[in-house]
Amino acid sequence: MNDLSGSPVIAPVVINRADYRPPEWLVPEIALDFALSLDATRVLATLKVAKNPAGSGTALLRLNGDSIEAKAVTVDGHVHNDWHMDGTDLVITLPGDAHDVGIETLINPAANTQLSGLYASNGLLCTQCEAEGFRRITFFPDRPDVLSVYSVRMSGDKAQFPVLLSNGNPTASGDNPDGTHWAEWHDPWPKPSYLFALVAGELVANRDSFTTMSGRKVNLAILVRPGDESRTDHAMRSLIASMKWDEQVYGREYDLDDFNIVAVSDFNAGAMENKGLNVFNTRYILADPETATDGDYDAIEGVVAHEYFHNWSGNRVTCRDWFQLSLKEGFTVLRDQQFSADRSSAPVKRIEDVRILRAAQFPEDSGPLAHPIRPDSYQEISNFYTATVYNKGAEVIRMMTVLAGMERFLKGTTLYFDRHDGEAATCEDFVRAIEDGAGLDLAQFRRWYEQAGTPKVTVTMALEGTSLSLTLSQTMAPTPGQPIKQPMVIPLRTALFDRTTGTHRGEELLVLTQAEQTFTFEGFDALPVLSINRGFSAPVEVVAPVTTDDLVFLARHDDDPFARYEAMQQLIVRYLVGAVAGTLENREASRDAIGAAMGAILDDAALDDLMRGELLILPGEAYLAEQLTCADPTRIFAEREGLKRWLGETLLAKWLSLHDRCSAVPYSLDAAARGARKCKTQALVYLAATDPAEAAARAKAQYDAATNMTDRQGALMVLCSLDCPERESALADFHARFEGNMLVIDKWFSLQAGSLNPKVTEHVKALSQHADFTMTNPNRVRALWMAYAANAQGFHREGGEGYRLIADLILKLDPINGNVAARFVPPLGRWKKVDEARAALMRAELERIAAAPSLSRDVREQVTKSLEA
Ligand code: B3K
Ligand code: ZN
Repeated sequence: MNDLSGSPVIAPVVINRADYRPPEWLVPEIALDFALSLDATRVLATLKVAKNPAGSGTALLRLNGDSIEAKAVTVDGHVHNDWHMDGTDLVITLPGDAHDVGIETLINPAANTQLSGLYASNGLLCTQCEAEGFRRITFFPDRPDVLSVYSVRMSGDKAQFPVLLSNGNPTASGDNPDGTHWAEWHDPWPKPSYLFALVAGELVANRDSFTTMSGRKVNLAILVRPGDESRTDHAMRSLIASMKWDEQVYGREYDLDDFNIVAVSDFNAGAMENKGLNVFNTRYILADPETATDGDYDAIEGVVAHEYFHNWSGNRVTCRDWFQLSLKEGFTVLRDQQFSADRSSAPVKRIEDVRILRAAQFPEDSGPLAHPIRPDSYQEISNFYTATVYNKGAEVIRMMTVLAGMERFLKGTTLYFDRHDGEAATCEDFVRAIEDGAGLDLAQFRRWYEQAGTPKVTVTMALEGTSLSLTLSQTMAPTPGQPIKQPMVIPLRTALFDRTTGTHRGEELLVLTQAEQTFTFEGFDALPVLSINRGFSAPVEVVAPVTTDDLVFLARHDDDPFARYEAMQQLIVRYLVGAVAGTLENREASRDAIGAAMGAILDDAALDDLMRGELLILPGEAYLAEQLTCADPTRIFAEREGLKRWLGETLLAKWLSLHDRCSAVPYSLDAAARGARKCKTQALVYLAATDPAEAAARAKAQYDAATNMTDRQGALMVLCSLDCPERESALADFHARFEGNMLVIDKWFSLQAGSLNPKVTEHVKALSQHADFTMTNPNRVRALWMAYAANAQGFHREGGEGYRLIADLILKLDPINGNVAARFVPPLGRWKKVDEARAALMRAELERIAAAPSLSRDVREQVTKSLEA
């Protein structure tokens, strides 16, 4: 097939879930021998292969490869010539049912800018194999349902690679006379290739140990570049806490003698759960009060736990194919959320989780890239590590806990782990185990795995005599490939408040299963105040007959902290959406209601500051845009800023006293001090919107007095948004103070790119030319450009320059790192959500990318789908 210009048009290869077939050959064991070097690592792989009785019996052994060449192939120790390449696959014809296949490859880790497979980072050698990176190291059936026992030998220069690590347990090591040394590792647990890992280089360890519930001692180590070890204590504490928690809550015990974590600075994702050898982005390991914010501390605790929890939900029970990704990711996100909720404030954690879902997942569900948590097809699996698979996946399993109760749910998960230990399982296996173990019928509930989109529940309320009826109806907008939707199972925790007493008679769980359903309640003299979807029991949008007065009432009195937050958010959402859409009937009255509710929150002495800080945050622009059919993003921005300014002014004295009170709280990591820091910066944010001079002075003082990064970053964020002399001097000071600390310099980039400053685009263009900017470090690229793509004032600026800058970035980054480049496509894909002029500009940029002569499969898939819908 050729297009008119004569260049070949290759139809994309689409992988379909329905086409799953068991592997033809199994690989029960593999031995890997690495002769390590930064630019020429030789890999000798010996695969014990055996025909799969469940396969067709073919003599052809098909092994996946990517950007590698087979230097030599042997079968049972003899040179074997009966093989050929089929595209990038190596296909070997084998005479019998079981053989030893040897393959030699030579790879250049230093040239691997994709950071998939074996690559070099800062002089270290490390691997990232999920999803399909192992095939960049050696030829292999690189699919998660081929499980092998790995034995790994590494040899290399002792000075350059003093530490040699792989999965499992170390078995032997030694020195050679020529200055090289070697080490052997053995992992007794069969695993898929995506969980293989190797790390070699100069690393120092923070060591500790953990004794498991059956009394086995596990050696723990967090390994980092020399100089960074003093910033690993929080990660170690988090690891130990998560090991304990998984024993106590899910009954899961660790299963090797060693557990190692290595942190590297060049990493596509956050971290990776390789068996016994987790590899982390330094961002989710390194912390001390001076360089890490409270948010960083939380993120580290969550990600360390998440990767550790994968040892069971992902490793011991793995995925049959990549369509089942949410089996391990959704479940593991839920587990890390539950852990973090237990570690600190459960309501605040729930609010944060919902905020992320609304900001990142709801737009995905309503856009051109919408997919079910268990997708039906993909071109490039890397594009499916999404908020839908992860965060909505977690919400779907959380609903099972709502329906069953935690105790029964845990009976289901225990059954799941027992039943499928050592297997590559499916989402269906998980659902069945929960049904059997928890005694639930999830037949209709399975639609959550099948249908994309966010359900919308509309509620009406009527009182007849003393009989109250609540009628709930559900709809779901079409998504690509799914024009018609079936009703979902939607569990809604609900309370009906008596307006006069401010109390309710106990929470009810309403389970909506039909398109429309009426629930009746007796004994009501008057219409109650409806508090519905408490705790965000279902990941849906609710449109309920709740007046502004009701929302003010709930924001003050609801005994469910999430519902209180939600009432506050809805109060503001209604106002802002109405203001942008031009449908707001009484601007002043609505605004006053918000002012009164927020004033009450500021005055409420019974409220802890951590929760207060949450209640003070205005709904995000992305979530607001979701509520509008087609909007000018700069109007959303302007209305939101306008409200902030008004609240700043109206509640001025309260903001000043909040800032004063919180500034007096000394630094510690306890909840009260963290809450004070959160409120302190919130106060500055409102002050900056109304009295820039006062805010600049206070922010400068906060910056200068800061003993920790939370205060310093908060102050700098506020200064960054203003046009004041303090801005430049604080930015210069920050850069000089933290020069050489890559993670903190990332903050310096992202604060400027995410800033409310009207000159943000000019600043970002200059920053992209800064000596510290580099396209080869994903953290740095994200720090500058993701922050910018999320900044409406920059990205959506009139004339389309923001879109052009992001498209330029994608085109430039794609040959370096297609995986990271593809992450920048979704912001351009949301053209249906904006006004026509902008939509045309966004599409034009997508078309410019699509016309590029060569694109990674990652970017190609995202761009094509974004244009189609
Ligand atoms: N499983 C890894 C994700 C790897 C991303 C590959 N593109 C991290 C995690 O979810 O735990
Ligand atoms: Zn994960």
